[in-house]
Amino acid sequence: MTPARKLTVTALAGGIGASKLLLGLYGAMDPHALTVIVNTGDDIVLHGLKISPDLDIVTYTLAGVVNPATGWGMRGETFHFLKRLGIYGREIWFNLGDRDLATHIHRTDLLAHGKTLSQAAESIRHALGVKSRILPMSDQPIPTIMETRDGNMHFQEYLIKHRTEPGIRGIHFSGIKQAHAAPGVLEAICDADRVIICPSNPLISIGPILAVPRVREQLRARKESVIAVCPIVGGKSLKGPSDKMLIQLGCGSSASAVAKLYADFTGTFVIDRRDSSQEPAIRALGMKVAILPTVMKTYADKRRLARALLAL
Ligand code: FO1
Repeated sequence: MTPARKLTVTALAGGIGASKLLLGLYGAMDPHALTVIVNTGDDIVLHGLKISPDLDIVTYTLAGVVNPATGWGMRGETFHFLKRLGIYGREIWFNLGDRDLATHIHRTDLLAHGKTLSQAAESIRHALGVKSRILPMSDQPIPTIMETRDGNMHFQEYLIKHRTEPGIRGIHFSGIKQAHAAPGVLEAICDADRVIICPSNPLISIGPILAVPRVREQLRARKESVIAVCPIVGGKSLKGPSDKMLIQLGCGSSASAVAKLYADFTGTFVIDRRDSSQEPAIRALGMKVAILPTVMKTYADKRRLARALLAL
């Protein structure tokens, strides 16, 4: 057994970008010692179904059933159900697959019978054979609302229905002040040997988790053990619209711009070799800097980065 196998790790995660690193961690350490705290700001109710995209992306990825072409939904998916819904004149911009549908029905039914989102997530990950704990950031709905020049809209409408076209002026997390961290979230941050912030969108994936009452405070208390992997490489997002959103909100799209957002609670900030010129600026923010290959194309890349993080 390598020293890395004895470590307990808590990871904060969004969806597709995070899942690459999570898969690497899952293979590089004892998966039972990994806890993932997942963004639920993307959650939405459509056609009466409670959909939790990031929880499902993480669970499907670790279970080995995710669609490898999209990074969301299930491998070998079909869309007969969605086509039938379209016949009734319903909006079908959100692509719910036939296999994926079973997850949404199961979760919606559990919630309707008084179970929590945490209990639903636990039921789904157990059924799919995932060994790591997967915790929603909160059991209360905290939808991410994009404030755009075309008005306020749910994040999924902005991302999928409007293809991130409306310019954004702000973002808020509806109901965040009244929300609580889900059971186990604060403890997982407090107790882990390492806390890893996955390379997810800092504004709409990690941002909602940080906004849950007491989460940021708990991370600050563990600052020396917090490692954040930058999702921006060479000024561009590794995945999704992070770069465009950071620019529109006046943060700038660079590794050091993300570092500024994380400086109060991060001990070590991980950047790619391409951004090594930004090391002094990031160090000046009071963080250590690790320069590692952060672009993960293959499974070997994912494991290599995971091992390097565990060895820091
Ligand atoms: N992303 C898309 O770009 N288009 C879709 O139609 C879509 C459907 C979808 C269905 C279930 C699911 O769990 C995720 C889905 N996603 C889709 C991904 C998701 O909207 C986002 O990537 C995440 O919310 C951001 O992490």
